[in-house]
Amino acid sequence: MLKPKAETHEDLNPVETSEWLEALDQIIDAEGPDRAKFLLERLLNKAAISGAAPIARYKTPYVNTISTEEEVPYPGDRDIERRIESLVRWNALAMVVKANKYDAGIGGHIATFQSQATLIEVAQNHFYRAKIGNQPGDLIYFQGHASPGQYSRAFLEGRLDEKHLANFRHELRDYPGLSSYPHPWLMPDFWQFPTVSMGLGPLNAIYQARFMRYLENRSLIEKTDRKVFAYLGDGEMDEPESLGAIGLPVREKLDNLIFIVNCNLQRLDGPVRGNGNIVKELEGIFAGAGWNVVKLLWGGPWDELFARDESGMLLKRISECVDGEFQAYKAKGGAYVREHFFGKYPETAAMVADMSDEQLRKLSRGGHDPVKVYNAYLRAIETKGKPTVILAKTVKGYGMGEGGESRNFTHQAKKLEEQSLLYFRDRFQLPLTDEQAKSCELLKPAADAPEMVYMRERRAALGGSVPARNAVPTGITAPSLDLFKESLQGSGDRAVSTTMAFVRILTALIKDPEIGKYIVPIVPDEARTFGMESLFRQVGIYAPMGQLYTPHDADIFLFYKEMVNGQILEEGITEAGSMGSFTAAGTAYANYGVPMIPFFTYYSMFGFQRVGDFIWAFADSRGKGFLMGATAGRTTLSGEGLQHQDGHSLVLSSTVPTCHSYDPAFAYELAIIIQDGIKRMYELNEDRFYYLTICNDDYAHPPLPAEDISEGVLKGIYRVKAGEGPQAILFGSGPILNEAIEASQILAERYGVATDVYSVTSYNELRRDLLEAERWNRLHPTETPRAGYLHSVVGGSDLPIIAASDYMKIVPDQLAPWLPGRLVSLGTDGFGRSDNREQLRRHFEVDAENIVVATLTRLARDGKFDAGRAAAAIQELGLNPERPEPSKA
Ligand SMILES: Cc1ncc(C[n+]2csc(CCOP(=O)(O)OP(=O)(O)O)c2C)c(N)n1
Ligand SMILES: [Mg+2]
Repeated sequence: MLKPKAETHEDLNPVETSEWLEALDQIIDAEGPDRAKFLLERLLNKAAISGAAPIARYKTPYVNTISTEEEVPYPGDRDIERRIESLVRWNALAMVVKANKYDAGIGGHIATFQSQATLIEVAQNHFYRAKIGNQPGDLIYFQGHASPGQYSRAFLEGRLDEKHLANFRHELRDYPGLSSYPHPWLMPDFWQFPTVSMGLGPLNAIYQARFMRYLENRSLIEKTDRKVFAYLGDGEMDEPESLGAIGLPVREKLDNLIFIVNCNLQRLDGPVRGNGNIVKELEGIFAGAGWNVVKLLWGGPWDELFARDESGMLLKRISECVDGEFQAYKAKGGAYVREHFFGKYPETAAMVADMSDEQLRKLSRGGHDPVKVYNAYLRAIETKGKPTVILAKTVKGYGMGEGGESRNFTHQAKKLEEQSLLYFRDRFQLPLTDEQAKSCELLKPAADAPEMVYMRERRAALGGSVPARNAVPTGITAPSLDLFKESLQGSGDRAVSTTMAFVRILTALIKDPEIGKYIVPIVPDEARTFGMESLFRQVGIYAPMGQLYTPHDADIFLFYKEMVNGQILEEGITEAGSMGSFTAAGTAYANYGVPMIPFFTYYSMFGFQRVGDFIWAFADSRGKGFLMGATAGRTTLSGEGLQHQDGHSLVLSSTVPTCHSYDPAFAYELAIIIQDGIKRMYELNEDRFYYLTICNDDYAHPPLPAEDISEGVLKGIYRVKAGEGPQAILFGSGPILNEAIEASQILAERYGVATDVYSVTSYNELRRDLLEAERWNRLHPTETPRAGYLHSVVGGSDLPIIAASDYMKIVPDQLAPWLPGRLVSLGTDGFGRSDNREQLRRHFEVDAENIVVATLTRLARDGKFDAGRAAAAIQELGLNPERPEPSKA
């Protein structure tokens, strides 16, 4: 049996130990820390070879990473900055408390920003750069529920007025209010990044920093030293998305990325790690991944105590405390700290014997000390070759006292007792009378007050105000439809899939001299599945370090080609990460002024249901681009079974207001939709994006019909086949359109029933159009009612409609209210199965035979076809009427 490795080591020879330690001290004193580091590295290497390597440790003592000796002096005017910070704190708090006073339950958060105010204010005065010259400005992901702080500063800077603040969380009033959280959809000139759904901010920030390098390496923007700052909650770090992508910025050396984790030790219900230590835990995780970790734990007043800690007992004491205790120390005040923290050991008790309780209370945390905060940012900005995480220890509800400082209820505190308001006023020395404080009056000094002058000067020196979103019209011209000639010609006898048709369209776009460079193909390790590997060679896979190896397939034409300026983002197996890239690319028009056009192609099953919240945030960000749901359809993707066969992404996509969804059947439909999409998004600058299903079912594609069907394709429906004296109408979508066409033939040939067949490219679009018409009619009772587009197409008759798609029945059922008594929906409700298309379509009852039977039965029920004959048809066509309902199977 292997001998287990000891995890702790008893000191068997203390004399020898101290000799080694002394030797180390001597080297540091005589030759400096770098020489000592070198020797330690050598020792570790030697130890590794000799089997004596210590267990890898990514946790360092629980002290500041930057020692007092390394600190640079603060460059700003501390006194004025303190006054500005106090004003920002007050107005943020007053805005929320007042809003809740007059509209109980409207909500808002006070405590998060109070814990973060120094972190933000130091950066506002010294770091965040708005656009300066060629340097287009930093990108900042603010913590969502700290938004009151951003509004408060914008108020002082004159960007928002009192009425804006009075209408915080009152967005539907006459005077425009302020959104609860950062939402570019709601405040498009202000917010850049929606962050309040925990976990989306950190992942999106990582891919943002990466996309910035992608644009630089492809020479689409200039190389600059602009940064991506992401402010994150320590509780938020529990979301898998928060930590799930932290390897990427290390691999790609993203020193333009800075995470600032606000370690206030609390989340909503209570402590983040009451029984543990969140900073140590995160240090281990980030350092292990290769990040530069800056621990910002203790404020200046601790420096002197640490300097006196000759026994090492203070270090021992802070190292053994769990976060639940640290929280209690801040909640309970100086006397408690003396008794329970310092009092544990005589050595530590003696250290503070001559300090007052008030002095003990004021032993501040790193995140509240501007000098320490400044140095942490500086270290982050100067670090080369890797991302930095600043772990800033703070106090939740800092300054709120009894009203919520470091208390478990702090997160949700929205109202403050008068006592707490007065306490806050005194603590931050705000120039307010008792009455003004109690009524939460906003504070804004005169324009020529020193604070205001200083604040304006600092922001002017840094290029202007942040946050700000500056979306300028992209001004590109969409290519004409002719670019997709191949798709318009049809495939003749050749059977091809819509996926293949899409790849041709994408290839044509990439080659287009005008917009080719803006196309961003994104794929999470499925390019071969989708037949996209031809792009590898054509435009290369983005890899910032190039290709450091000769790929084994270098001798074949379509080899795996990685390039510094590669165009494809081959993300590996991460749909969330791919959404991060899709989001960075789809909002590049606003953040970089470059109209990037992303196409994110993925297994449709792993889109909306897996990364739906990222898609929602993408829409909020006014993102543009194309989500390509490949291998789509419950019965069209044969073989893969229950977890892969998607019959509901079109239901989910319909929930996103700016998402326009289509289920195209033919290559020309796809070409029309993509061409129009580019035009609308990038030429006409509409805030919208697309979800298109594409499939791997091979069949012949007809040429673009002679009559103009573009409007129908785009609005959601057009006729592909007219029957003579039709008795029924068949709707088909995607590959199931072929089943409808075949059903129409069977109906005519075997049962003498003529039908019209329509391709329904988008039930979602048809429904939205109908809803709009209906609303207008509801609000204009005296006027001639408007008809929706659907009615202009099938409103001229009352023929029954049999609608079949590869999606759930609810997709066509969306039209039911406007087709009273006419609609019969066939769809693929239920779990998928592994089998071939024929069997699957029979099982889900969406094949030609089932469409025939649905039509005949419907006509029979209307008295227009013999019921006995309809029953006989069920037998003739080989269907079993007694088999179980597929949705339950
Ligand atoms: C995905 C998601 N789940 C839950 C919430 C609700 N929520 C908002 S803030 C919060 C607690 C945040 O704690 P932390 O990240 O530590 O931030 P702090 O306010 O302490 O800085 C929760 C649970 C959310 N916004 N998003
Ligand atoms: Mg927290």
